[in-house]
Amino acid sequence: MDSSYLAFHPNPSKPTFNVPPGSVDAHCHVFGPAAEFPYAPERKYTPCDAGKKQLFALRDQLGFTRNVIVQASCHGRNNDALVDALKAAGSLARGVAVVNPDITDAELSALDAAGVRGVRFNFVKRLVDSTPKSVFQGIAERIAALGWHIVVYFEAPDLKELTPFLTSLPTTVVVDHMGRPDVTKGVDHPDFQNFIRLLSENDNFWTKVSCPERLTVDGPAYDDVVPYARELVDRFPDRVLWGTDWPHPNMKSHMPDDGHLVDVIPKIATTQEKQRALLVDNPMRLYWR
Ligand code: 0GY
Repeated sequence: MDSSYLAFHPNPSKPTFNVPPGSVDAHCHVFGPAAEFPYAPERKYTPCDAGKKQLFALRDQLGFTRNVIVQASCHGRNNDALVDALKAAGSLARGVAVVNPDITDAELSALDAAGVRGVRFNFVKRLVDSTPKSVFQGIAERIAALGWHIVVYFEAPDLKELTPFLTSLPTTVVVDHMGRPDVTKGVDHPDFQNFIRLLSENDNFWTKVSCPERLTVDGPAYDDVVPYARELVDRFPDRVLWGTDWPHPNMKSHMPDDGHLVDVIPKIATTQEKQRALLVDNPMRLYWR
């Protein structure tokens, strides 16, 4: 792994918040192990191996039932580690892949059979080289025919430029990590209000109220991130997902205790009804229908 890379928490605490039965961790990754599933030559970082067995142990430790495993940029467009984890999990995991525009119908069908239900379009410049929008458009049309959806990852300053493209997509669109707001600006700032407008005006848009550890400037209590997530859960209770983001690639400030991340959930989803929608009903509708 890179010399500055932080490994995931070795011993996460048992959360004090009991998640509802059947809860889904809807954003997590598997990395390697590199000896079996080498990292992509074009990757921008080399992580610490974090394989399926460790992911499933974390799932059980946190009281979750299911995972949605998202292909990360360090594996490029080779989804072998993802597919291996999906097959090992049986019906308890679904996947989001990253694919080439020239992927064949047979390859798409094989991914679907393994449990893939979406593709990820990554616009974060430190993670990937840029892909022409026409390429993404072509992929979108192919996967729409399968009933899949699109997960998009971008940084808040890029939202304005991306909006016409994103709103042209023909499927459900899930925005990673609340569009990565700058949490020093406030929920009422035009930047976050523009993100809210995107969801208000486009009912095919969902978002993951995840990653307080990436967004915080105050540190591991994550109180500065909570109002953003709570606002989205309150406004769009049936279009929000939650995930750990384990194994937390490229964290610099600290490595979160995943048990503490789970304990943030009741602050952002403040009733049992909202918790059940966030952790069970919404991900089940999108991934296990
Ligand atoms: C995340 C985080 C990151 C990395 C990736 O595809 C990736 O490599 O997603 C990140 O560094 O922000 O949210 O999964």
